[in-house]
Amino acid sequence: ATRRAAFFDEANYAMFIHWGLFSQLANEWQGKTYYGIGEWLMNENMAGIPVEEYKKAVRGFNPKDFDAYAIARLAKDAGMKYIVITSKHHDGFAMYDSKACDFNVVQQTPFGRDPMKELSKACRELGLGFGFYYSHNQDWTYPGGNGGPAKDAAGNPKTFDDYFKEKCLPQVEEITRNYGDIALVWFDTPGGMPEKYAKQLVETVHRNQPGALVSGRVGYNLGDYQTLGDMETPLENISGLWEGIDVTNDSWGYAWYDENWKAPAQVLSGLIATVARGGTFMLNVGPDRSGVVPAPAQQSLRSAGKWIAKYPKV
Ligand code: JFZ
Repeated sequence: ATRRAAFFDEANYAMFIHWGLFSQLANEWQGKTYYGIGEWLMNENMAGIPVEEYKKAVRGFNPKDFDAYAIARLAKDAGMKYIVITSKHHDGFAMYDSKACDFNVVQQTPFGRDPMKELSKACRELGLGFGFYYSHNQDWTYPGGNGGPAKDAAGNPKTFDDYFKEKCLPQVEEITRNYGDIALVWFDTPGGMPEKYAKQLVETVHRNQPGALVSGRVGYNLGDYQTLGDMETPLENISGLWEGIDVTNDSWGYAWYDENWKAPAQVLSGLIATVARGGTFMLNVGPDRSGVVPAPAQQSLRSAGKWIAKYPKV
């Protein structure tokens, strides 16, 4: 645990990336714009997209300007030490080459590449840490997943246990075996999922990746560090390993209208407030429909990075 902790404790500043099928939709569905966090577009509180309809959206997913090195270089220029990216968000769409479930970027989209292979490689070459976000409890498209259909295509009832054994656990095996050494797995929104499942996931990550941390949001205090509520900064120093997270604009996943960019000084104040209180800061960017981080976010991160570069201890 010490080696794992040391990395996290020293790294201090990370790039969070929310990227998926939802980025292609950009908070727009059938000509109508929905306001809220982009990665929740299909949810009933937003566009309420039926599972079968959402799955068809893969045909339009072709972010052909995605450049893993450009993103890794941006993180470097920003002064960040590692990148954490969505391998699968609540919509259940895997952004990597998954054998466990064909609802993935390689098998079903015109893009057809494995961007996680590309980004993990770019990070390794540029000396950045690399980690995966994985939505373990919520899966809105796989039968039995939390928020997902109760029956499979043939009409058979499916339980959370089915989803866990058929998709969740096999996918966590994949992301922890097929992408080299990773720094951490960022599980999210455990909800009411029973503890035995969270335990198995933690064991799997630590078995396959002895150097990797598990986020507190895996549930049941089984994680290696604590993540505060989104965009929350404590008023006082708090003990233990902890992380604060924020966005460069308002939505995690790309939303076409979201231009509420943080200025470099806002980026720095979030970073400094967090690090000064003993935490590590993870700041999100959402690649757009072409797979590129929006220019204003790039400018803000680079400008803040120039200041950081003058103070190597930050
Ligand atoms: C979750 C996700 O639902 C969301 O889409 C995004 O990925 C975000 C980073 O994480 O949302 C949360 C989870 C926990 C809290 C708030 C939002 N919280 O504890 O305050």
